[in-house]
Formats: sequence, C-alpha cells, structure tokens
Amino acid sequence: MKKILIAITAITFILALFLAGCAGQKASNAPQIPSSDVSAEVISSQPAQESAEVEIKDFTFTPETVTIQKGGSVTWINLDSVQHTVSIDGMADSDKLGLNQEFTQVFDKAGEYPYICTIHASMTGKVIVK
Ligand SMILES: [Cu+2]
Repeated sequence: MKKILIAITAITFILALFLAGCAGQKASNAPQIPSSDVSAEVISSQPAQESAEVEIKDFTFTPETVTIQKGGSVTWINLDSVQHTVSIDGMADSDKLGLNQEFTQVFDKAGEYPYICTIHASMTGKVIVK
C-alpha cells in the first residue's frame, strides 16, 4: 500500500513538473510586456510595509525614501564611524548615533515626514506613512 502511495506521489510530481514546463512555454510564446516596463512596475507598486529599516552609510540615508503603513515604525542604523542624527521636524530627534547605533520611531499618522541629520545638513530623507 505504501509503495502505491509513493508511486502516485511520484507520478503526480512528475506530472506537475511537466505541466509547469508547458505553462512556461506557453507564457514565453504569449505577447510579453517589455522587461524594462516590468521592473518599473515592480518598483512603483512596491507595497507599503509596516516597518522599514534605513541604513546610514557614507553620509547618506539608504533608502532615502521609505514608505510604511500607519502604525509602523522606521529603524535607522548608523553604519558610519562618524556620528549622525535623525531629526524629524516637529516629531523626534535622535541623539547622536555612533557606529552601529539604532534609532526607532513609530508613525501613527499618515503623511510625509522629511528628516535630516542635524550634524550634516546635506543628509536628508523622507518617510511616507500611508
Ligand atoms: Cu550626519
């Protein structure tokens, strides 16, 4: 009985692979959206996450803009040996963050929150809360 079950499982598996192969072939024959459009779509339609992480490295916030959902949080981590801050206008101001130090802020209201590093005015970023 066990052997039969194994055989059925194996056949099902092979059949599934075969069907997947056919489907793949069909898809490649069908008219396709140019791959450049696909990647653009992926970037623009990236769903908002509940939380995000921003790396501070080489005097840059990366990614410069993050989109999160209401109630989510953003955590910044400083990967520079130089100190930086995360100063969100009218909301929060991290202390000076040393190497590998983190700062987390929760965002309860939808909106756009530009922020800067008060030590290096050229360092800017934005949190979009949806
Ligand atoms: Cu800085």
